[in-house]
Amino acid sequence: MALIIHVRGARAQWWLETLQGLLPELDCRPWQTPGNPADIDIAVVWKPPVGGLRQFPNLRGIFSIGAGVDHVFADPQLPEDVPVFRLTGVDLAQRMREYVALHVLRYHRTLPAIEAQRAERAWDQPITPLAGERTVGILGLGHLGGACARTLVGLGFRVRGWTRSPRSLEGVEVFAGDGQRPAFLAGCEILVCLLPLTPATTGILDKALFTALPRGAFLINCARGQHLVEADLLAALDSGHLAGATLDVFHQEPLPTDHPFWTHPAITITPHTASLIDPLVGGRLLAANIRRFLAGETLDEQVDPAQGY
Ligand code: NDP
Ligand code: OXD
Repeated sequence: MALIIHVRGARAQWWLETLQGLLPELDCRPWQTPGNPADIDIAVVWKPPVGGLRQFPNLRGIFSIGAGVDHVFADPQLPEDVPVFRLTGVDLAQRMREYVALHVLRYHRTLPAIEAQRAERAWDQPITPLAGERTVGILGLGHLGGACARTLVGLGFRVRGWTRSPRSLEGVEVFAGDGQRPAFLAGCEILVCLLPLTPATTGILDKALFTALPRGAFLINCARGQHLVEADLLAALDSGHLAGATLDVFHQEPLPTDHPFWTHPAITITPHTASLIDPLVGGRLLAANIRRFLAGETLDEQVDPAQGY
């Protein structure tokens, strides 16, 4: 039985050796030298090339090295009958909880303004509201959004979330579907995006959404760059309607060196590190999932192709 792996960059060899060590019963092969395509049962991928997975006629499962599977479904030639799996787990959730708490607290406690005082050696002492007087909204209450919501509730914030289907989550005011989106947005002083990238969510962070937020709101996007209409964000910041944005993900990564986001004073940039999984933890999770899949078990990580997440 053979496994093919597609990872770009310096870590490619590391992933190959790590998965081979964790799955000695499989013949793990690099993307560039797959051998006989008919041998391949399993593909482990991050951003596979268009049409690349179709070349393996006996493929049984596609495993994403990451929580998001948009990079898999972006392939219009993806084999239709092969199940796709994503990564979940406490490592990813904990890292995202830390990231979201860090940046929500930074805005809540006006840290950008305090840091800016330093240039003048100024000593203004802003009184900030308590967390219980601040509303944070999360777009998407799945594995990561749900974990972040619980963390923010634990910090004392008023937390609301937006999902596709209604649910209850302790301490969180849940809004569901497009019909409840305006009411959800109207109360969000800090908005966190943790949606999957699908046709329904592409470009969702646009002028209409920003306009629906209260004046002075902050945006934290740690989902996908394609959720954001970049020009609309710049206009909303420059008009003062939005007070700041923290962006971890971008249309093009790495963010081009001449991109206007780099120099915008109200934008904080992190290089897609919000929840970058420890590769060894990720490798172990993948190996365990692949073994369970090959043993015929049903995995929670299997993605519904109709929904695309
Ligand atoms: P999940 O699939 O567990 O959750 C997705 C959530 O979004 C669900 O609550 C779902 O609603 C909601 N949703 C999806 N489509 C819509 C819609 N059209 N309208 C309203 N709500 C919708 O995803 P995860 O929490 O695991 O991950 C979210 C995303 O985070 C990933 O897809 C990835 O893009 C990004 N990510 C970023 C990382 C980083 O380092 N920056 C790291 C890991 C992930 P419902 O529950 O009703 O289905
Ligand atoms: C993921 C990511 O989807 O790192 O896991 O973005």
